[in-house]
Amino acid sequence: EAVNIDVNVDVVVVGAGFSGLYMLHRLRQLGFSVRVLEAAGDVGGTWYWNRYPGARCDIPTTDYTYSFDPELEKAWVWSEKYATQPEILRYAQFVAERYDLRRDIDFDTRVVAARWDDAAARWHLRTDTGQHIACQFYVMASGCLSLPKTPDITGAERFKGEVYFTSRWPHDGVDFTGKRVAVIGTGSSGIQSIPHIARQASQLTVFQRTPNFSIPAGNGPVRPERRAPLEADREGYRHEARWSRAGVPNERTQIYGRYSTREVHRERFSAAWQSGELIPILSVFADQILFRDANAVVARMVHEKIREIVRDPQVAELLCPTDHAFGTKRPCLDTDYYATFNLPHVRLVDLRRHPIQSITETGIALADESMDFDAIVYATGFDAMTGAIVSVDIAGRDGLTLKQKWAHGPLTYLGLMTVGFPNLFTITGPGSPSVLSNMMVSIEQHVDWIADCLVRLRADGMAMIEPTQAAEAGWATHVNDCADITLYPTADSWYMGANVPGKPRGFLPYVGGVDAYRGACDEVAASDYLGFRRSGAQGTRCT
Ligand code: NA7
Repeated sequence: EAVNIDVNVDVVVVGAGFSGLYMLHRLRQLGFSVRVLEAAGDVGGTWYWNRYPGARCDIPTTDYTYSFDPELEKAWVWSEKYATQPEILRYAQFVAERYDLRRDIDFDTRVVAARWDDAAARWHLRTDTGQHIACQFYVMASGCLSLPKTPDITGAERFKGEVYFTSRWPHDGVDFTGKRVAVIGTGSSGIQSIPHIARQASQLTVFQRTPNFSIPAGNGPVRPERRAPLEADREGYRHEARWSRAGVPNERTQIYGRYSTREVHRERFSAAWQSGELIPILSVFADQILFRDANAVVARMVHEKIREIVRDPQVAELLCPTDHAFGTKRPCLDTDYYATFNLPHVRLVDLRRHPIQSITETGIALADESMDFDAIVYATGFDAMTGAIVSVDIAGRDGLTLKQKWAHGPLTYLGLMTVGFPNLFTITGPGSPSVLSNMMVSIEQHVDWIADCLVRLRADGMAMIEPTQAAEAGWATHVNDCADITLYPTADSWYMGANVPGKPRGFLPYVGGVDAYRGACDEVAASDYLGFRRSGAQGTRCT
C-alpha cells in the first residue's frame, strides 16, 4: 500500500538513553543521516523513568560513564561513588547538549510498527504520532530493563488509593509523610527505595516473594584507590575495562572456594564486602558461579551479615535468600536496607507463606489478614531484554514478526542481529553480555561495532546485511553452552525470563564475558564479517 513518507533517513535509532545518544553521535560524525525516536519527554532512558527515591547506579561512577571522548571525561566530575538518578539524568542531558543531540531526536514519540521492504531494501516505521519514516538501517536502542511488568496480582485494578511504579515515578516526587504504605517487590528497586519510604511513611509493609542478596554500597566520595589509577592513566584504565570480564577492571582470581581454607574464605569475602561493589563480591572465588559448594560459602557469609544486622531472628531468616545461588539473580547494593527492618513501623510479609489473595479497594488481603493502605508501590520489575523489542510490531522479510520468531526464546547472532530481519540491529540485545556487565562499556562496544559495520557496507557499496542461519544457530548454542556450565539457569530470575508469566525460559544474556565477547565481535568484523550475508548493487558476499 502506498503511504506518504514523512522522513527518509539512513538510520532510525529507537531510544535516547545512553545507547541511543552515543549511536546518534557516532553516526552523525560519520556522515549518516539519523533520526532518533524516543517515547519519553527527554533523554535519559532508564534514568528518565526510574525516579523513585534512592535510585542509583550499581556500578561505580568511575566506570559507569562514557569513555569515547577524553574531553567529555574531563568536563564531567561525578560527585559520589554511586551517583543518584538525578545526577545521572543530568549527565545524559549534559551529553545531549554538549554534542547538540536533541535536534535529531523526536521526543514523546513511540515507534509502534516496523516493516521491512525487501525490494527497496528499506525499513518503514510508523509512530504513535502518525509519522511514516523510511530508513535503510533500524537500530533498537530500547533498553534491557525498560518495559515494566504489568502487575500480575489479582485485584490490582481495584485499589482506590495512590498507586506508584518505581519504573514510572512521578517527576515531582511523592510525599509519604503520615501514610500507610505497601511496597511489593524486593529487587534492586525495592531494596533501594524501601529505606527512603520508611523514613517518611507512618507504616511501611514490605511484601516479599523472594529475598535477594544485598551488600552495603558504602557510598560516599569516590575512593582514592579507584580514582588514582584512572587519573594516572585514563586510557590504560579504559582499555583494561574493555578487556575485562564484566567491563570493570578487576583482579582475576585463581582461588577456588572449594579448595581453600576458612581463613581464606573469610579474608576474601570481607575484602569484597568492604569494597561495596558488585564485581568483587561476584568474584570472591573463581568457582563461585560454577559449583554449589563454593557458592554456598559466599551465600552463608552474606546470611551471617544479615543476622548480625536484623534484630528479630525470624525476620532475619525471612530476609536470608536460600532459594537461589548467590549471583544467579543480580545482587543489590543498598544503604541501610536490612537495618530498616529494625524500625518499629516497618513490617515484612513473606508472600511464600502468606500469598496475596487479592488487592482490594482499600488495601491488600492475605488468606488470614486484611491490611489497609494509603499507597501501594509496585517494585515488581521488567519484561527484561526482549520485552521492549518485541513490544514493537516488527515484521521482517516474508512478513514474519520478531515476536513470532522469538516466541520460544530470542535467537540472535552476537546479540546484534537476527535472521529474517536485515539491517535491524539491537544494542545490548539478548545473546550479548549487556546486563551481566557494566552497561556503559557494553553500549560503547556495540555502538562502535555497528558504526564500523555501516561504514564498511557503505565503502563496499553494500545495501544489506543479515546473519546466516548457521551463524545464528552456532551463537545460540554457544550462549546456551556457556550458561549451562554455570549455576545461572538454576534460578527463577529475569535473566531466565522466569519473572514474566508465560515468557519462555532460557538464559538471555551471554555469560562468556565482555572480553571474550569483544574478541568474537572483532574477529567477525576482521574476517570479512564472518557469518553475515551482505548484498547490494555489487552482488552478494557471504563468509
Ligand atoms: P527485579 O529485580 O525483577 O525485582 C522485582 C521484584 O518484584 C522481585 O522481588 C520479585 O519477586 C517481585 N515481584 C514481581 N512480581 C511479583 C508479584 N506478582 N508478586 C510479588 N512480588 C513480585 O526488578 P527491579 O526493578 O528491582 O530491578 C531490576 C534491575 O534493575 C536490577 O537487577 C538491577 O540490575 C537494576 P521474585 O524474585 O520474582 O519472586
